[in-house]
This record gives sequence, C-alpha cells and structure tokens, in this order.
Amino acid sequence: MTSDTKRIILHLDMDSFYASAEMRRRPDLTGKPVIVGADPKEGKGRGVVATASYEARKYGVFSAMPISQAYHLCPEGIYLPPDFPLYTRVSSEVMAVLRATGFAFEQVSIDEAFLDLTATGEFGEAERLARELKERIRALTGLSCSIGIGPSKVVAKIASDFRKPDGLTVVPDGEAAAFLAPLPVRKIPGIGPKTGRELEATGIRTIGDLQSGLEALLGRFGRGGTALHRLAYGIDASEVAGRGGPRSISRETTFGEDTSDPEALSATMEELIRDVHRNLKNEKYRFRTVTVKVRYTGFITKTKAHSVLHYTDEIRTIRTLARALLRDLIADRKIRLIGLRLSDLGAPDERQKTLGT
Ligand code: DCP
Ligand code: MG
Repeated sequence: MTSDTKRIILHLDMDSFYASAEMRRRPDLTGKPVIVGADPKEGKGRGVVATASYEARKYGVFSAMPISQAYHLCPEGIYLPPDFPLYTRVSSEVMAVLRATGFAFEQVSIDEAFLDLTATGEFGEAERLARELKERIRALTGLSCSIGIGPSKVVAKIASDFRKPDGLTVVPDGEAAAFLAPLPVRKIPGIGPKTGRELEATGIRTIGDLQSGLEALLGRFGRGGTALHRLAYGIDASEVAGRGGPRSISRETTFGEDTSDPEALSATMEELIRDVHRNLKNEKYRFRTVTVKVRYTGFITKTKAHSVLHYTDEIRTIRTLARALLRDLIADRKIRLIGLRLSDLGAPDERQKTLGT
C-alpha cells in the first residue's frame, strides 16, 4: 500500500463479551448484573473479574478487579465461572462473519478484530457495511458489538470504544485529530496506567495535550516520543494484515490459598494444558512457544518461555514444556497463581483459509 492511499479501517469489539455470551444462553439473566470470573465466596474469594455486564458496571465492577472487591460492591450480582469453550465458539461465529466479507481481516483478541475497508472507497459505504455486520452478528449470535471506523487502526480502535454498548462511531479522514483531542491519554492503546501517570505528572492529560506537547514528549520518551506524538494525531501506518487469528492463547488460575503442594500445582497445570490445547484445536492453530507464568506470595511474578523449532498442536509438547518450565519456576516461596500461554501461533490450515467463502 502506498503511503498516500487514504485508508478506511474498521475495528469491532463485542460488548461485555463473556457476560453477553452467558446471557444468550440464559435469557433469564438479561438485564441483571452478571459478573464472570473467580468464585467470590461471599467476599472471601480470590482471583479476579473477567468481565461484568453493563448492569454490573453501574455498581463499579470492572474487568481485572479482585473478585472480593466486586462482591462488596455488588453482593446481589450473579457470579458465574468462565466457560471458555462457549466463548471460543461464539468468537468463531463472529469472526467467520467478518472473514466472509473478503476484506483484509485481523483478529486481535477473542472479541475484537480489524477489517481494512479501504476498497469500499468512502466512509459512508464503510458505515453501511458496518451496520450490516452488526445486524448479521446479532442475528447469528444474539450479541451486540461496537464498531469504530477511522483512517488508521489506532483511530478505529479508539472509536469502537467511544460509544458502547451497541455503538457505531465513524471518524472520517481529516477529523481524527479533533476527535481524539478531548479524550484522556490512556485511551491510546499501549498507554497503560503507569505511562498514563507519568504523562499526567508532566501535565499531559488529554490526547490534545499530547498533540501540542512534542518537546515534552521527546524529553521524556526520547525517540518513542515521536511515535506517541503521531498516534495522538491518529497517524498509524500499521496494516490490517495478521493471520486473521489470535496472537496467543492463554489461561491462568489463582489458587484458593497460596500453595507449594506439588500435586496441587501439577493438577492445576494439567487443567491449564487441556484448556489451552482445546482452544488451540478449536481455532485450528499450531504454536511454537510455550510460556509459564508464576505469581508467588507477595505478588512477585515471573515468566519463563521455551520455543520449539516446528509448529505443532500436540498436547504432549505443551505438557512436556509446561511442566519443565513450571519446575524451573518453583522456588522456596508459595505460589498464588499459575498461567500458561501458547504464542507464535502458526498459520491456520487450509480449511480455515476457505472459511469465509
Ligand atoms: N477479559 C478478561 N480479563 C480482562 C479483560 C478481558 O478475562 N482483564 C475477557 C473477558 C471479556 C473479554 O476478555 O469479556 C473481552 O474483553 P474486553 O476488554 O473487550 O471487555 P468486554 O467485551 O467484556 O467489555 P466491553 O464491552 O467493554 O468491550
Ligand atoms: Mg469487548
């Protein structure tokens, strides 16, 4: 693609995805505060919230919050354990709708993806397609999603988050800088709480502050400051390419009590191995890298990874590597959480390539 081609990029993100998938299965939950995540055990539970329905968010419950805190905020909530096979199935249905459009497609997580709609020629046409996609996804899965359309991936992504749930936000070329200016800096993907705080310390709160603050950015972030400055204007040359699939597949479990019991560790690792393997097979992917994460008592977290030479989808390989990595990470401290990730995912096989046709 030449640099002077005006691009039209769409980003789609499902609304309160896990909770919505649960509500589709159990319509009696519709309109209720549904929280998917660890068992709250009447406020004594450990682990975190995976997601909360929009009704539950009114209580201040959000993704990644400790489940015990969620329970204090919303004791009347309906707490459900995650059902990953269900979410993977629904995700595949949604992604198949996007793939079937024939436009360049890139899945970035279980519930979000980009499409390159440059070939539609104009934003109005892209918007019509977006409405159609929302309808098709709703008809097929019963779920709502939010869509952003913009001249780059960064603008499309921020736009999909702009009006949620069931939103559609179009930011035509030329309006990106003005659209972004009033938004807080942490809306830029990649600016986490830490960088956000750092920026705030220098008086940069909104993306507009970033736009006018190149010098401060260069002083603070060196060459990275230029990239951030360009993002603030919505300039992002990265393409919708990808393999059209997730970049990694991961699961983690927090223990009910910190443990160093080899049997408990081994049994939990086996569950994680089966979970990620099932997901890998569902997605029809192969992997090259296995990463094990261990969080010890006191929240110190370590990871260790190993890559194999050839792509594989064998559970045996996952098991051998995961167990060896876990052994290496076991120290004399107790363990709070273990996680397992497959990455360097290999190209989907031929069957998947033809799914969209
Ligand atoms: N998820 C998770 N832990 C997190 C964030 C997300 O387990 N810290 C899972 C649950 C979400 C799903 O990933 O349902 C998709 O993540 P999103 O960030 O898109 O969140 P939701 O789809 O739940 O809500 P939103 O409507 O804000 O997109
Ligand atoms: Mg989502």
